[in-house]
Amino acid sequence: MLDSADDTADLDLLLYTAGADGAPDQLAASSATGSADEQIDLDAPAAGEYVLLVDFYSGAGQLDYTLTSYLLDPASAVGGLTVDPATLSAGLGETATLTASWTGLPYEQTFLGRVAYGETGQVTYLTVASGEEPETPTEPGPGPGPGPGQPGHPGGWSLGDILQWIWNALGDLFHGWFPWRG
Ligand SMILES: [Ca+2]
Repeated sequence: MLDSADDTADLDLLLYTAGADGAPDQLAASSATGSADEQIDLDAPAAGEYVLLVDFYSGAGQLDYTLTSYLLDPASAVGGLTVDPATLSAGLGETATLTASWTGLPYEQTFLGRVAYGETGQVTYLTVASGEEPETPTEPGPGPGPGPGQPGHPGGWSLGDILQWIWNALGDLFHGWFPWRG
């Protein structure tokens, strides 16, 4: 997940498998929209070494950015992420609205949530910043509220059970190229 410091710039993400010398080899995935920020999501990536390239497509001056990676594993999910309704039916051409809510996230961290729609293969990712701890922690604070409605996938079918988890960020912020082992 790339967060450009300058939202008027256009940075892109290119993910390559790493060659024997550690240099980019084969393009594995990319996120190259006209937006400043980009995000690559990989389902069950092949084990190996990867190189992530940040491409400065356009922009001026010092283009700083932050890279954050998440490793999604249902066994390590935190926070009670739920979506309402849990089962969604939508007519063709209709827009459906889901409301995502979460509880129990540790303060001052960023989390990635994943909402999957039955067997459709469609997913929505959402980022949650849990915010600062209240000054009087002995009293229950309002806590994070419900998130914005997530657009559903229009269609004439029932989406079935919606599965969702939420994950903690790996914690490390990366700048420039960063390889990791999948
Ligand atoms: Ca871009």
